[in-house]
Amino acid sequence: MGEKNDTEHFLLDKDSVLSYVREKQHFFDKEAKLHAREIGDGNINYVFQIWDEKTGKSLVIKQADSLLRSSKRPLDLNRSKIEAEVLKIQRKLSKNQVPEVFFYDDILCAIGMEDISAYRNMRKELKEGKIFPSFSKEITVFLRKTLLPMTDLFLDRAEKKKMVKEFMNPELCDISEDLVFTEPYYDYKKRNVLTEGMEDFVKKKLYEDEELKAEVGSLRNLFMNKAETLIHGDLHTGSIFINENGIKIIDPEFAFYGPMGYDIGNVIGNLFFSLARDVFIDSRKEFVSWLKETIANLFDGMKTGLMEDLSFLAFPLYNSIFQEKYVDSVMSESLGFAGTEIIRRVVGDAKVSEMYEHSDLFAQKKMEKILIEMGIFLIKNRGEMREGREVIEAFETICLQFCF
Ligand code: SR1
Ligand code: MG
Repeated sequence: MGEKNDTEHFLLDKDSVLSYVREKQHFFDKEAKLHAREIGDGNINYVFQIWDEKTGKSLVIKQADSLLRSSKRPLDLNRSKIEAEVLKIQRKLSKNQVPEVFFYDDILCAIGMEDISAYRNMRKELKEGKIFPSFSKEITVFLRKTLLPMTDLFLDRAEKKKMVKEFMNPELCDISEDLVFTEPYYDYKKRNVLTEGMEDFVKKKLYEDEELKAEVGSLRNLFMNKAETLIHGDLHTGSIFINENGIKIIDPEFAFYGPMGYDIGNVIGNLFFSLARDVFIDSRKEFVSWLKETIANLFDGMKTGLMEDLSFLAFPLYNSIFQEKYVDSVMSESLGFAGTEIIRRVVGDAKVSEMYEHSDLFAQKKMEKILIEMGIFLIKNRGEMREGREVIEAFETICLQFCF
């Protein structure tokens, strides 16, 4: 660290991160015997865990580079500042369901934050069939506490406009606009990754359905233009850490002012990957029924929770008729975004591991077809469903169609 230029960004490694923490931050005691290891496994950034051998006190440093970790494509460094700010905001709003930020270094684009290793990556836990009875309640609390309060229904409207500007995140939004809302239906960059034997199905169901394209076009337009609230922007199960005591939400680098249904829909959509895997590969009955219940409860819990939160509005135009319409459109958009998330993970190049870590190609194709059908169903029928139970019934009906 000593000889590095203090005013320029450079990439930390497990040795330089130790000197950096010792020389630049005052987190550990001077005499602490520190160790570090790299714990990141994402596509984008670098994550280090640093700990004091004697006391066990620890810290996580997440660093952004100007090049993507996986493809080495350039990516706006401002995402790191956005992430640090959103972590702080969401921690306050959610009452500790987000790790505490201890420092932010805007030269190195490094966030020093609470080590949440007492919690586990939810995607991995679900792969192992772990059941978390209070997850739907916990995530509903997080979504209710972080989404509505940042809209101009509750924030001062001038303040909200400042926030919209501060959290402009064009390069990260561009990734989602392509990967989620364009390429699965119009593969203009030739980046889709299809399982062998799925080509005709994808062509017919996604590339050639004009009605579907128009619906996805509407959701894309919402994502790009509905500056409703400060959303996490990438709330998949790998951004959720969990244990029997609760959840910690990380990685809001895709955050921006967008439609709140995008966050709700991302959680719902990602639960379907574990559900499909378990129906067709692992067949753990108790786990499957817990997941179905969780998806249904999340939908119902958000709907009643948002109604309850909106009932505190005193502005005369935001009366009960307004409130009901508002919640109906949030829930409908959530289901639409759940559909786009499901489809993009199946045909796009940002795959989810629970879908592929097995060797049954026959089950794989069945699972993919069912998920694509489910995604299409959610997109096309997003305004029709009033209860979580209907979402699960639709999934069960689609599964049955593919079993005969
Ligand atoms: C290049 S980034 C690919 C995906 O990883 C992130 O977690 C987002 O989901 C993004 O779409
Ligand atoms: Mg991420």
